[in-house]
Amino acid sequence: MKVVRLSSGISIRRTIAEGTEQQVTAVKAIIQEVREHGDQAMLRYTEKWDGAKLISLRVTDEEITQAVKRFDPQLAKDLTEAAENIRAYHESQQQKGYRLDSEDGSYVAQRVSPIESAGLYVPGGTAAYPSSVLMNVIPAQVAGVSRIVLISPPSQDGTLSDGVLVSAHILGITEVYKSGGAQAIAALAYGTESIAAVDKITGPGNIFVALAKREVNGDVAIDMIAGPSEIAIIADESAYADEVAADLLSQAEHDPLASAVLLTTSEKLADAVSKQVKQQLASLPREAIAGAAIANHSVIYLGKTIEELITAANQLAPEHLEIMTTDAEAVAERILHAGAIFIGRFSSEPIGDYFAGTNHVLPTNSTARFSSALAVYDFIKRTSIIRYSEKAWENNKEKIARLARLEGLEGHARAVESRSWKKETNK
Ligand code: HSO
Ligand code: ZN
Repeated sequence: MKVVRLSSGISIRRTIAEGTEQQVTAVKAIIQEVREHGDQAMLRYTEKWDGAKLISLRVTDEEITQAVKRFDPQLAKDLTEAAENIRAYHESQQQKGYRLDSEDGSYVAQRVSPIESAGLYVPGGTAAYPSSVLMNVIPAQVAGVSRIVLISPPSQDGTLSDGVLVSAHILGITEVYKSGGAQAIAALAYGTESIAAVDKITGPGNIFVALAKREVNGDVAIDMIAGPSEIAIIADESAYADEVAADLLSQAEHDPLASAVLLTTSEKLADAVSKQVKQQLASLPREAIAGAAIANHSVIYLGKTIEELITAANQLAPEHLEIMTTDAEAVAERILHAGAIFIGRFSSEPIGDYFAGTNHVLPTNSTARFSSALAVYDFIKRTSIIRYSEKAWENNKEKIARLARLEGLEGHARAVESRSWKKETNK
């Protein structure tokens, strides 16, 4: 792995990869087609790009039942236990409204309510992660979203992966569609004959999905646009090189554009991790993908002090940050910017990907400076409520009218004052 000495001048921030102009144009055209031709366009695109000739976009109950029957019962149990952990963690995120009462009988309040419908995009092929179904659906369920829809590209034989269907079944999701790419996002955003539009679209996807989400954003809500996975590890001489290397590779294997960074004060560890990465890569089934990520987007940064490493980690604001130092808790306290922090050698990153209960949909590309893991908060909205009593109106109307006139808005001033003549009648 490439080794770089940290110095005050260098910037180690990641930047977002945008699509090409051609890709943007193609995505716009697909969205337009789906808006004009609905299901017919969807079926045409599914045949063209997924090679699947479908009669209907909707997954039948029978298909889900068959997937459940075929599925390894142990794996179903594991998924169920993971789902329980994820649900427990997210339940603490439930939001309550509040109300502030004044002595004059007026009140202001905030009401919290779930969005009504959410659509989750699940990528196909080797990126069809059942764990991501859990991570996207459960916060929406805890928030109280009443209609949750799944959409995923079928393989050539027109089926979806058993893992995805079984995860949907475990969570009680029955509205599942077969379609991928920009057309799937367009259908969720604008609706077709067979797919009713949703209020919010979440879930990862390739560049076409990401661009389509950007395009429909505003007409519907979207979650963050997640980039390739990232891991950074702060480690000192107390860390074990084989464990550090294994964890770096765990994220590198996601994507050739993934990034794995080691921040260390120990040259000895840096050397040993480099060797371990090389050695472990050789036997990794996804060697080509992980190897590309390691060669092109991964670095070992050497710092003189732990302080320097902490500053660099905060600048990098990685999606995942592991801390393997003698006083890992104390280092963790000082991390301000990371999607998720994993403390100590027994908190290997995949624990968060699958099982601990925290969400694995996390901010990438240094956006952890200002954004957070997918959560229940992403599926609720807040409504402001105002009730003024006659007394409160009387006491404050002049102030309000003055503020309106300060802004040259006579209509606002008159609206507030317009109650005067009816005041006596107490209507
Ligand atoms: N680490 C990925 C999520 C994931 N890993 C899904 C395995 N399956 C993005 O944070
Ligand atoms: Zn992962």
